Amino acid sequence: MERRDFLRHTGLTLTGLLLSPWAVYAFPNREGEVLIPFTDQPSPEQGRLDWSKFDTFITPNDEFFNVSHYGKPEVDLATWKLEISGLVDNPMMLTIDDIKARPRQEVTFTLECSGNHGFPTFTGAIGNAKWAGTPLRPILKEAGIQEGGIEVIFFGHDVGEEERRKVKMRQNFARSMSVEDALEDTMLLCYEMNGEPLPHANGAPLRLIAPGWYGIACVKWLKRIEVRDTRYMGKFMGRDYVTMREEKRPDGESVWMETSVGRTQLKSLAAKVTHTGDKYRIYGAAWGAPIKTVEISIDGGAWQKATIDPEEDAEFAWKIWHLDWNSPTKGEHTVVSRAIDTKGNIQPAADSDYITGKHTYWESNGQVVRQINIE
Ligand SMILES: Nc1nc2c(c(=O)[nH]1)N[C@H]1C(S)=C(S)[C@@H](COP(=O)(O)O)O[C@H]1N2
Ligand SMILES: [Mo]
Repeated sequence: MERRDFLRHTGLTLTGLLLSPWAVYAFPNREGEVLIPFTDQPSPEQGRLDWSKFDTFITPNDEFFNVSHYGKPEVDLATWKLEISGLVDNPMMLTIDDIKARPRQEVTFTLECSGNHGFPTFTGAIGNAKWAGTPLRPILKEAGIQEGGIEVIFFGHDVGEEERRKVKMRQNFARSMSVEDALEDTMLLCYEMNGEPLPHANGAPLRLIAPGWYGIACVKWLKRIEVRDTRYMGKFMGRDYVTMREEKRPDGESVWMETSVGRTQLKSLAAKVTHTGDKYRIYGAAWGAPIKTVEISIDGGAWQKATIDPEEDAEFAWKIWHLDWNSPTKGEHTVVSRAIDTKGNIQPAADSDYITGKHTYWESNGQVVRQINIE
């Protein structure tokens, strides 16, 4: 079996096996198809997803992007333990064997860096993997969060020096969540990625996987999980990864919202265009919310509905879509996609108030217009 077929089939449940013979999948690609590169993206982004080679539902581990703010810390497995502490009745120190002995849970989740802003040179900080580990909720329940505990902080092993108001602080990478959010039953303490041990670059021995949240929430190289009675405002909660958005009220008043990056937002992208002879096809992905439809506009024309791949176990995974582009004329064209979620929300246009009112690049879920030249 080809690697991509293997990856697809290992992701299938029984219903998937029953459905798949009749389903129309975009991938694997058509025999002999030739890529027509987008002219607005001259070269692939180093260390990130190369959309021009996009042809699998699962992103292989060696093609998965990496973001680390304080380098990649060496963690000694022999002495590594996860500490659960703070406002809990039963503090814990868990070894990796303790964690692996607990019930296993899997999720296919598309992890996107909230800094993946969609400008032509930065679209590839995203990947889709099947993550496995043990759910966080039962551990927090066993630890017993005390009354007054409102915040759960996830500390990584990576350390950096920060300066603020002339105070130098050597600190571990950390992100937090409300107790309510941390108790969502999809939160995973993850040690396995696509059937392989979690790679070091992706946070081995253990990371948080927070399905439905931007990548920043998924703290790698976990060291300590601590419950507190105040909101945590560390660098990656309260300064970086803070979206600044100017919202206009109906009465004309401008309200500046500064919000910590949180849950993913509805988004899609045209990944590539190929042809076999005179048969042209546009491929892409949509994610960030439960996707209902994806529509494509060529040269600013009417929105056309794309065909979406039926995938199983995909509540938190991207959808793969394709659209046949019938007899494009020679010359320059634009291709743009928009995703529509199950509640009817439409991915905003790049020139919408929602996107133009945002003055930071995080959480950029605007429509991405691609340029292409058909020869
Ligand atoms: N400990 C730690 N965890 C971290 C980070 C980090 O710098 N240190 N970066 C975060 C960010 S910004 C992203 S987008 C994801 C990237 O995950 P990946 O490297 O597995 O793709 O990890 C998150 N978890
Ligand atoms: Mo990120």
